[in-house]
Amino acid sequence: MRHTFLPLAAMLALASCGSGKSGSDATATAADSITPAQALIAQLDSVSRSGHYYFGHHDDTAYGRTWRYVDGNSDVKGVTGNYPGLMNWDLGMIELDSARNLDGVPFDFIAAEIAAQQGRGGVNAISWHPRNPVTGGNSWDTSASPLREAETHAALSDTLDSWILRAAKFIASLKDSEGASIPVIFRPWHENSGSWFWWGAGNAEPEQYKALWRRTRAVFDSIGVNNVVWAYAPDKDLTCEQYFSTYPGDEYVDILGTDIYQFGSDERAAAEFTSRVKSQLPYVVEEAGKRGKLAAFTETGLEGLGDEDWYTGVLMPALSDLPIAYVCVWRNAIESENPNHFYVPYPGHPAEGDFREYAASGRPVFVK
Ligand code: BMA
Repeated sequence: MRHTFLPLAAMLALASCGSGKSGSDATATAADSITPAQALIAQLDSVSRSGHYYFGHHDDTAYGRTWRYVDGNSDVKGVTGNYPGLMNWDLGMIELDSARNLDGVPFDFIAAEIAAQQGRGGVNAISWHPRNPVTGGNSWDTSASPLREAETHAALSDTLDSWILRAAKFIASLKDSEGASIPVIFRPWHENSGSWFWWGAGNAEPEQYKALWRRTRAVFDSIGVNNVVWAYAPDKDLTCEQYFSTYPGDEYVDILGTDIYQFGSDERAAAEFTSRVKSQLPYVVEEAGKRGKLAAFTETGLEGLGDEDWYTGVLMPALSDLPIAYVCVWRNAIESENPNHFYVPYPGHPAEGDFREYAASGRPVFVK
């Protein structure tokens, strides 16, 4: 499928957080020389402008509640008949040159599934939970603050660059069956407003975090990667000013996103979630529009789906008609390994009917 590139913005003197500050310096690009990334931006923009958004699911075809690596399987497809319009994949452990990611999914499997999803006319997104380069612990190991130390330790700085280079090379290697480069959304250093990751609040000053983005981009640019659509995704409960306090800048970001989960299945939890989404997503969408960027609900979900009507009863109304490119929910872990860790219903789950109704509601895009 070919996509027509629509220049996203040539807007001048744009306001920021309603403050009247100047904003985007985005410029139009000639339609006859678009990069894979620009083609994906146009595809996402067109879906968002038409009132739709891609529905996304992490690790969708790798495993589900009762299966792992079964060709063609997907819990989303098992319930709705179609694959999610967007699939998310994680690069955690690629930094150590591992053959499998942090959840055991082989990187060559991920590359093949990315090509399959692209072939369906769907979209792929990539997150990254890298190890802590100081301690060797995982992303959630905040016992050392690499970004504070990198400023003065050249060796640590080199390690970070070499890890980012491995991620860049993997993304640059993504090709379809005809050898054409596949564009992907890349959402590194996510949820940084929270304090649970080593790159997050409490472990880095805003300037150190922004420098991490500049470093990341410099490494990708050094090998000429042109198939990345960059997504910035802080977590919940932020004012617009707080959201932008760690923003690397319009020249580094294509998608303004946010990650907001619901914690608990009762009415109080649903009301809290709704209020969180409604106080944050509208300004993310508005700022994206002003800056010539796309907006997305980059991670969300209700773990365990204790509310059987969550998709039509909570998620849909929380989104109202905000123009977003996608909504992505997290993974359906194998039941025996992680009993309550799933975000879409699987065949036989009581929320099946509600999810089918959601899928047929008109806005979310799934693929055949
Ligand atoms: C978390 C959980 C973990 C997983 C990690 C990276 O939210 O799903 O079990 O290892 O994401 O995928």
